[in-house]
Parts: sequence; structure tokens; C-alpha cells
Amino acid sequence: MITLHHLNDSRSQRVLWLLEELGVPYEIVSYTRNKETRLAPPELKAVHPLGKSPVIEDGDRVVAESGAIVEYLTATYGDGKFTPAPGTDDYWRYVHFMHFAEGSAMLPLLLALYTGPLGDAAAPLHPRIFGEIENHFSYLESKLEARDFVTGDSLTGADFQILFVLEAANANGLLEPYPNLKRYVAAMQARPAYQRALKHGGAYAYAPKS
Ligand SMILES: N[C@@H](CCC(=O)N[C@@H](CS)C(=O)NCC(=O)O)C(=O)O
Repeated sequence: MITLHHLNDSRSQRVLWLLEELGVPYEIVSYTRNKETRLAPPELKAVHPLGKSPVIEDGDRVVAESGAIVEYLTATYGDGKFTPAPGTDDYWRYVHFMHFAEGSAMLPLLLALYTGPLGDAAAPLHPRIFGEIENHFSYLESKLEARDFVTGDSLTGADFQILFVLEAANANGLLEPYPNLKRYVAAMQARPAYQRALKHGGAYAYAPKS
């Protein structure tokens, strides 16, 4: 049985959604962020030394890092689903976006989050931070112009990785200039498996407003 160590309002929602899309049995162990610091509780360090979520256990195996978890689950339980055929153009686009989500797109969002409490003192950093957000999002906007998914014509692991980035941005009003990204977010959030994940995971700050 797979155990998902799930932190509220976190990247763990990616994994919950994937587990629902895969239709495999799993159990959730829930953790709540500290209300002031927004950090995870120390118990998560007993599962993995980084003390972050998501992390899964599958038998004796512990897997951390959402991208690695997505790859592990699709390779182990996907039976070919959610991964384009290796070596194809779609496959290499998939690899690109798997890395782009955490390696590039998240960084300026995190910088905006981390410097937020500084208020006006962070103003000198804003042109660079928001310039990079604009750079990454207009790139994605153009890639989703004629597509319903990040790569190919069906859901892949890269969609799980990208959606969380866009949800975090959307919650802060940063997707307004990007109609293709808003359409994409709404379409992913309307999927029945996504809706089931929302129900099972409990409160999620980036959920669609009903
Ligand atoms: N790159 C990692 C990031 C993991 C991460 O930073 N998770 C956040 C939640 S989105 C977390 O656990 N934050 C609480 C903390 O750092 O204490 C991944 O994609 O899994």
C-alpha cells in the first residue's frame, strides 16, 4: 500500500491528483503547516530527512521530491499511462517540462513569496523577480496556445508538475494576463480525478473557488 505524507496547501496535491488518476489504492497521513511560519511539522523529518512534502512510502521504499514521485508512480503503476513513448519529440518535451516546473518556473514565485514580508524593502528586487515570472509564464502561455496538455494530446506527468506552479500563481492573481494558462488550469481542475483528490486531501488554498 502506498502512503502519501500530505501537507496542506502544498505540492503534495500533485501526487494526490496523480494517485486518483492512476486509480491505485493509497492511504494519506496528513500534516498541517505551522500557522505563522507555514513550515511543516517536525514529524515529517522522521519520514525523510528533508522534512518536506510530498513524500511517499511504498513498502520499504521512501521517495521524496514531487517530480521523482511522479516518475516513480507512473513507471511503477502507470502501465504506460502519463509518459510519452521514450525517444519521441513528445517524450523530450515531457522531460523538459518535468524539470522546468521545479527547476525554473517555481524559483521566481518562491522569491516573491519569501521577500513578501519585507514589504517596500524588497522593491529593488521586484523588477528581476516579476520579470522572471513574466518570462516563464509567457513561454508557457505560448506553448499552451494550441494544446490542451503540456505535451502531446493527453495527460502526462508534466501536467501534474506544471499545474501546481500555475495554481500557486493563480491564487496570487498572477495569471490574469495569460488566457491560455487560465483555460488550462480550469480544464485540469475540472477532471474527475482532480476533484476526488480535493475531496480526499482536505482544505487546499489553491483549489478553484466555487
Ligand atoms: N522541490 C520539492 C519541494 C518540496 C517542498 O518545498 N515542499 C513544501 C510544500 S509545497 C514544504 O514541505 N514546505 C514546508 C517546509 O519547508 O517546512 C518538491 O517538488 O517536492
